[in-house]
Amino acid sequence: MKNTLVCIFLFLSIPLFAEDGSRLWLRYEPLPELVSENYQQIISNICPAGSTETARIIEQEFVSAFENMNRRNLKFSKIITTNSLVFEIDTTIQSGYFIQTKKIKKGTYTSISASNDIDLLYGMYHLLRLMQMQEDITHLDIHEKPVYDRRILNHWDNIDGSIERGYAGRSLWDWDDLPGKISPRYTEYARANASIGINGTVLNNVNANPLFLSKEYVLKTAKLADIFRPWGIRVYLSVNFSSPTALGGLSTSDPLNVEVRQWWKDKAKEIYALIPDFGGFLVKANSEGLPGPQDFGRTHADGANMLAEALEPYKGIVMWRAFVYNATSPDRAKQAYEEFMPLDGQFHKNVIIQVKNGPIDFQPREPFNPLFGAMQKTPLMLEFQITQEYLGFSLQLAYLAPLYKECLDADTYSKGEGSTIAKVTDGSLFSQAVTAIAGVANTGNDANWTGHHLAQANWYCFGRLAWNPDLTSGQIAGEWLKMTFTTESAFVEPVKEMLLESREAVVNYMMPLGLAHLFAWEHHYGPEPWLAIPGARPDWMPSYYHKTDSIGLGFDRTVSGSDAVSEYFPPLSTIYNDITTCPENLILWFHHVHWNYRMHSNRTLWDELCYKYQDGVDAARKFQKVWDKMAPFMDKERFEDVQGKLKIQTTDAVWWKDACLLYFQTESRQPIPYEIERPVHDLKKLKSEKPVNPIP
Ligand code: GCV
Repeated sequence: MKNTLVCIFLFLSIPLFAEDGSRLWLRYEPLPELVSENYQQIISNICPAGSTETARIIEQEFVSAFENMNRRNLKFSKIITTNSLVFEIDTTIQSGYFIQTKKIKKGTYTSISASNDIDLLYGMYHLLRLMQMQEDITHLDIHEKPVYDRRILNHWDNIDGSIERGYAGRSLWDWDDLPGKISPRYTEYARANASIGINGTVLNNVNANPLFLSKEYVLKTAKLADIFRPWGIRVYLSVNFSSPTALGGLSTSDPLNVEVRQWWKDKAKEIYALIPDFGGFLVKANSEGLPGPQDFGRTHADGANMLAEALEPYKGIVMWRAFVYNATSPDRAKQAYEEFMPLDGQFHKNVIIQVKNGPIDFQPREPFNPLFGAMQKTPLMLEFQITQEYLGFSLQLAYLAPLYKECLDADTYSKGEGSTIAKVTDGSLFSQAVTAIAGVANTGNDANWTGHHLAQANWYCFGRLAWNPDLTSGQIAGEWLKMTFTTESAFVEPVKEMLLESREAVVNYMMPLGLAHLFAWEHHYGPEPWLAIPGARPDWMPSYYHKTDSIGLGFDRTVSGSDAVSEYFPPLSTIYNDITTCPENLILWFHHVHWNYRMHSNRTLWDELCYKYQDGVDAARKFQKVWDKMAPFMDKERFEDVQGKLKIQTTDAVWWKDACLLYFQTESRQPIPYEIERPVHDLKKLKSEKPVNPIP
């Protein structure tokens, strides 16, 4: 009875006014009376944080958050007293911040200390996070420091305001209005990133328009840099390799040409005069039709080093992407390794190679890219995709921390057991002058930033893992849910479970057992496994990837196939090469498997495939049921919006299952097991209709 009353009281006390999601995880809702009373006893005044702009931000953010959560004004005090919150600059601290409960004559005070104000800002957000989650802050002794130096969002935003693979509206950057007119969202964006430790942003698409390097656009970029600076965020630009020709009017962009080299040096000088802390360049070269050094018979190293030299005087870096493949390659998964391995050790020290997590392209599941661990004399950084190009856009729930963790925790065995990708890229295994990690942003100008309310969790978890890859997916989901919705465990526990299962559900209903790239090739939303357009690039066609035939399914990458397995260190190369030891969730990535091959479940491959697709559909249905019970915990707007999206997800999960099973059945020529739902689609009809892009 008592519990019921408490519950009713709690429900009544939940503000059920409309929310559009724009406040993200920084809502600072009023806390329950008891919790609040306790916090007010621990913190009753705040000592000024210094005289910088960042110090002002720290004070304002903390005071306003504290007042919202506790409905009590917080006084400023010039001296430290019992129950002060103090921000202390301590130059002996090497990295990160401390949050400590310290003794003073008759009591204690809370201290946040760091060697600079940006780390104090991070410490302040940590304390606010604890309070939002209603954690005990009586005796604090925390030391946190980031694992990667540069924690960067990559925006694939175009000059015209569109976003390549963006599903949350148009670009946040209003290039036409900049630098004169400033959107309040610029500061909100910086604030959200700072709260999770992100400290860099590449503003424009890697398919870069040379105009971004024009004086006019550098001035616009400089304005954004000014706004982001007090939040600890540096700006970077993607550059088009042929800018010297396209923008500078030179007759060549050959990286060994003296005038070209001078052009880049002059450009760097011009940029740094306006943006002294400019981060550097991100480059996509000789990939998907973009220009690059190979156009002039030069190597990636020649190209990257030319840019590195131009940026070096200013401590800028070059992030050179390893996302390369060409139409004639018999196995696209091998190509980055083939092009980059011979160049290991040839890059300048301010170059870092940016490598997508998998060897193909952000598929729902891929093995890790074998360059990790292999390139030991060149710094490497991970590129994750936060925007869900291949995982249902902003229409489907796919919490990506498990995908990121799967990669970060993967053992490359490059220096024996325990050589995880996190360790390969954080500088602890191979010394790296620069450490960094990037995520392709899922933000846009939609009110809720990410299109799907629950996709905010992917922005959040990228930032948290970039700070500390050892955090678990569950920990991060818990934090995010508590801050974004409510700390009620009747909400947090089931929804956390749902988030944690969601990526695997998408894998199962789209591409289980290591299948990849079965997408509608124009937009990557729905299934089109049958697609084979005569004359089109073969490596853009699903048939290139699944290789189905009457014998079986899957891409033979064993030593007797494309031999991609040999790009991995032993024992992984042997494990992947042997069908009996290859993890089943990657079996069709590495093997062409006979339809009647016995899987661990003792089912045949064909039956197992059917069950996996069904598992995915069942999970999507389960998510709907879980969410349906969550109405009491939030505003109607967010509840109904997510409810609507989960409905779309289930419908589209059935579409995926039917399309793939009906198509593969034409080769397996076996019946769908009777426990599996009968398809509601007709293959002929599916094949005759172009899958519609739901977010054009
Ligand atoms: C920005 C995939 C995407 C492209 C993207 C490319 C890349 O091919 O479909 O939209 O281009 O990856 O990462 O460069």
